[in-house]
Amino acid sequence: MAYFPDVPKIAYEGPQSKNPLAFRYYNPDEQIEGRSMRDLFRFAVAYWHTFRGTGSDPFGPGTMSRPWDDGSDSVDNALKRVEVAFEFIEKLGAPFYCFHDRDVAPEGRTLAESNKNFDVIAKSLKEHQQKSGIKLLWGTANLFSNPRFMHGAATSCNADVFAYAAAQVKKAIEVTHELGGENYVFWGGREGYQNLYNTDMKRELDHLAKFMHMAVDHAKKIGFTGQFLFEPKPKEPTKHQYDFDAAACCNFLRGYGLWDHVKLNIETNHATLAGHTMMHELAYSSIQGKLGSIDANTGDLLLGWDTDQFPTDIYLTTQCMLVILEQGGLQPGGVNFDAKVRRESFEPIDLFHAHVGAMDAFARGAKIAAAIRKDGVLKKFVQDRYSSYDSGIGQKIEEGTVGFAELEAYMLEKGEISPNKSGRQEYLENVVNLYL
Ligand code: XUL
Ligand code: CO
Repeated sequence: MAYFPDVPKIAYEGPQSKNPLAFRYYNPDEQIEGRSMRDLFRFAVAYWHTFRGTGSDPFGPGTMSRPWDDGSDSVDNALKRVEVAFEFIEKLGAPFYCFHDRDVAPEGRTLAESNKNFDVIAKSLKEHQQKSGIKLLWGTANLFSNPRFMHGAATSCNADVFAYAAAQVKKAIEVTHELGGENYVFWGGREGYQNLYNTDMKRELDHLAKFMHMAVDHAKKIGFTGQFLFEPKPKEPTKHQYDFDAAACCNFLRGYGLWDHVKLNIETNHATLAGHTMMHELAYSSIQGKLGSIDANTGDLLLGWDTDQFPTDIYLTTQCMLVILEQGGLQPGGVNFDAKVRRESFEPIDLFHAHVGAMDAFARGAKIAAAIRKDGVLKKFVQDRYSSYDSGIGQKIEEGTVGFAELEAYMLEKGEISPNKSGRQEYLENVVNLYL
């Protein structure tokens, strides 16, 4: 049964093509810096937005037309969605997908029933993976939708909720393992607070760390060797999320002994909600050795919430790829489109337009970034800018062989600094434009 009868397998047709259902830049076998685009990006489709998104917002119900979906939360409907998902992902040519436990399988009346539903769907997912060659980039657990998680999950004031969340994550890691998932994501759902008057922040942070250690221990126990990823987001749904930004996450991981076990999954719209650019969050994670994977999307410049739009801005993707290429790719992570079509884009075909455009935007960004890197313009400028640390007193500062006393003696003797040089920001912005 074809759920998208009018859509052929999306092919690469080159930049001259005007076919909206063809790639103009994403050419899976084309090499960029010694790696095929397929292996460089490791594109993933997000099950929750693409196959479960309804288009509802606080002012009205869903708008999406999904002719295959009977609107129920039955296991049969969930099984049908698996077929739809794999037809979509196969036609798109994305090598991976990602899910939360509750996107793929309905929650039952009890935990045992939920686990049983999950097993039924996991069996079908596995069969479809084997048939299509599509793989699981990461799995995760939804610890935020059910009202039981109103105060959070691992950071809930209710110990039973901690236990429930632990049981849910145990199962989600096991299913991720069974499906060959290459990563497992922790995004803090409601792990944060609305008001400090009723919150013991120290206890909540301690509990979150305990929870992540338990996950790491369980992974070891069952032989899951995938990468754990922590996903920063500063706010929404809570007023303050503990996984605020890359720096806060790094501090948390370091302080609680999780440093060697967990990397970061950086999302564009979360970066901007935190008052950072995506490039900042990527660069910061990368210099810490913690850039594991990305959730590719974009916010709206004029809106202050997580709109999760598909990324089409070439500047944005170029900046992402400058950092990703510099660190030699994201594997075993990848580029997951944690993005949803607009409420007004309600037809199934809109899902294709969204993903094709975003994959092309990344491919184009990667080509531009590779060209900039090949010419070495930015790198050379930055090297020159810091060259005073390559020899003389700068070298001694970096080597740690001088202290305040030696530096005072040096400056008393020299009298005044060697002149500063221009930062040339405008020139460099023009240089980047030459490659677009
Ligand atoms: C929420 C978000 C999540 C995580 C996975 O803003 O990004 O979908 O990526 O739980
Ligand atoms: Co995300």
